[in-house]
Amino acid sequence: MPAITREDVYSYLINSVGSDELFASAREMRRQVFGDKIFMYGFVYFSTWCRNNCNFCYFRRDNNIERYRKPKDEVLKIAMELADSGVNLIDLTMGEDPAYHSDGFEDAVSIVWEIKKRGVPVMVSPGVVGEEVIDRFSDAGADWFALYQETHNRELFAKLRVRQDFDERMECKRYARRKGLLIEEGILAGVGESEGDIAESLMQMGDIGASQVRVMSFVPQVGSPMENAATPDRIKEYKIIALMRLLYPYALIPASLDVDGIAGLRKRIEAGANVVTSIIPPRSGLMGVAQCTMDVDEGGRTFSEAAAVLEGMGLRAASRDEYKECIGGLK
Ligand code: SAM
Ligand code: MD0
Ligand code: SF4
Repeated sequence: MPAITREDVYSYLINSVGSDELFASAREMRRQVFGDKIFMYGFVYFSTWCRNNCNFCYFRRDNNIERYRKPKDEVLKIAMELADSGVNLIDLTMGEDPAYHSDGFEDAVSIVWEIKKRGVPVMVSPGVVGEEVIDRFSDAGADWFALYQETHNRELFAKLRVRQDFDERMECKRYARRKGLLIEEGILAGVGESEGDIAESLMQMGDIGASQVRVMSFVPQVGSPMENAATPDRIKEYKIIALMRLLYPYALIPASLDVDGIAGLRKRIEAGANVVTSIIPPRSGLMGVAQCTMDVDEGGRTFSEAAAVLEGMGLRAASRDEYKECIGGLK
């Protein structure tokens, strides 16, 4: 199949017809590279405290909400339960919690050590951190460093990630990549970006060497400045997923349960995604980010629910060894 160009990306985005063929090509590309395997990620959002004020986020500093910071033992216990349920990786995520920033991320780093000691792959999503912190995560054996720019349009970035430094955020993931970590880049759909902005972001994801690339539709959050902004038509997200698949056949591309819950899984997989993310144990007291409670305690965001949806589509959850082989090839 011919590689697609930036111009192709742009014309698919502005064109409202032909999506079904686009999705079929993306699925075929996934099948050629990954067969019937889909990877599964457990999500552990262990501190919802944050020093930042992102306008789109429920957990922004100025939002007056209940927050938690889970103790290390509890995080480890939840992570191992998730791993036992069948997930391939644990995504350890946090707000930019001042408590961790002041103690050098001691607890977070030691949680990574403990999970890795048990043979389970780990992604860290701590926000912007110093190089020495990335070094410590790397020494502890973290496989992935996730940090989403949301957009690569600097003016739009300034409106979304208020008073944050665009270049510092980019440089942080470039450093992680140089350090040998795999990196995940991501954008938001429906936050005022143009088709040209999306095309630019998709190209930059390749330029920085991201091995996992994501898009999430914006979900309005109560109490935030964007509370009354509209959530976009999902077709946009699905098309971006398919275009990422065609641009980067070997990439890991999330179908996040954090946007439309378990009901949103099928469409994202049909668009060419190959990782189910935001699997959260019910009644653990843990939250998602964009949909902080949707389907969680109802048990809709579990490994078995997601695996059943995949099975109904002729696909299957990959084993841990298959996942390790896959990321071994990406490193
Ligand atoms: N605090 C760290 C950070 O911001 O990098 C780690 C958390 S990060 C995984 C949270 C991500 O969830 C954001 O980068 C954004 O892409 C996504 N997100 C947050 N709020 C959202 C919303 N309202 N709608 C859709 N996605 C959202
Ligand atoms: C997800 N809720 O995978 C998570 C989160 C952070 N690395 C990922 C946005 O959808
Ligand atoms: Fe904090 Fe991350 Fe939310 Fe921004 S997206 S407010 S950095 S938790």
